Amino acid sequence: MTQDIFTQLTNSLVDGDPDAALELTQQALASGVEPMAIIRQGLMPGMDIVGQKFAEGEYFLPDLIIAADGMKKAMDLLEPELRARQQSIESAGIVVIGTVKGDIHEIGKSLVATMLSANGFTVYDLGVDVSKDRFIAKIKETGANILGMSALLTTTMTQQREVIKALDEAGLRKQVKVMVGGAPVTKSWAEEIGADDYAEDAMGAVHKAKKLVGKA
Ligand code: B1M
Repeated sequence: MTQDIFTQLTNSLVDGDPDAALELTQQALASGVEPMAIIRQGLMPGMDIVGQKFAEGEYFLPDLIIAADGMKKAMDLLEPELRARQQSIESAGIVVIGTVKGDIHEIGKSLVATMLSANGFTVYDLGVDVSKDRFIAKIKETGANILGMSALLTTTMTQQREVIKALDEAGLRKQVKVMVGGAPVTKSWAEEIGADDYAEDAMGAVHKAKKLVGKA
């Protein structure tokens, strides 16, 4: 039964049916399926298939947009549920997070932001297409001790390096630990650009962020 609903969720994104994605998410929650399982086993495989079909030339930009719409509708429902399942006692740290300049992919970054906030971090989410100046201004304003940067394109990953350089120039590098992520980002890329850590997914990001501030 649960596997069945995961398959239907995956298909709703692949078939470009955002209303079905929303309805199935409601159904899954109502029958007690954990929100993170809905994301990992139902929705993310759908986005991966859509991305693959796009790369192979079978799907076009509108197909990506429709799939993203379905995922976002589902996430609007899931995010409060994810928060409600975690208990935070004291702030684990202050995080400024955003998707780098030139990049408008927001779903993964928002999921990471939600999971960090659900796990006790105070999170300032700057959204997408964030310039190095905006990252720096927000870090100064909030006294953040973690900067999280997401990049989904090989052409925008390089912005992560630019922001780290700008942090150095602004004398802020010692104040903030830098975590990077996003589909094309790897551990070796993180090392190459002088980031403090990299995470593959949202739960990994929570674990790494806790380690970075000495709370793991
Ligand atoms: Co875009 N897109 N897209 N897209 N898109 C990809 C990324 C792509 C891989 C598809 C493909 O060709 N297979 C490809 C990139 C190729 C490359 O550079 N290697 C691509 C392309 C080419 C493009 C355009 C250039 C297409 C065009 O215009 N011709 C264009 C670029 C626009 C721009 O940014 N300037 C574009 C546009 C779009 C849409 C706007 C239509 C839409 C985004 C809508 C939105 O976000 N509101 C979109 C989508 C939906 C995708 C795919 C299909 C799905 C992305 C997604 O939401 N995944 C994607 C293919 C794919 O990734 N399979 C693709 C679900 C999400 C939960 O996962 O974002 O990976 P993800 O986040 C994960 C981890 O990466 C990690 O944790 C998250 C949760 O587990 N993570 C972090 C993310 N950030 C992190 C930060 C951390 C730690 C972990 O620490 C700070």
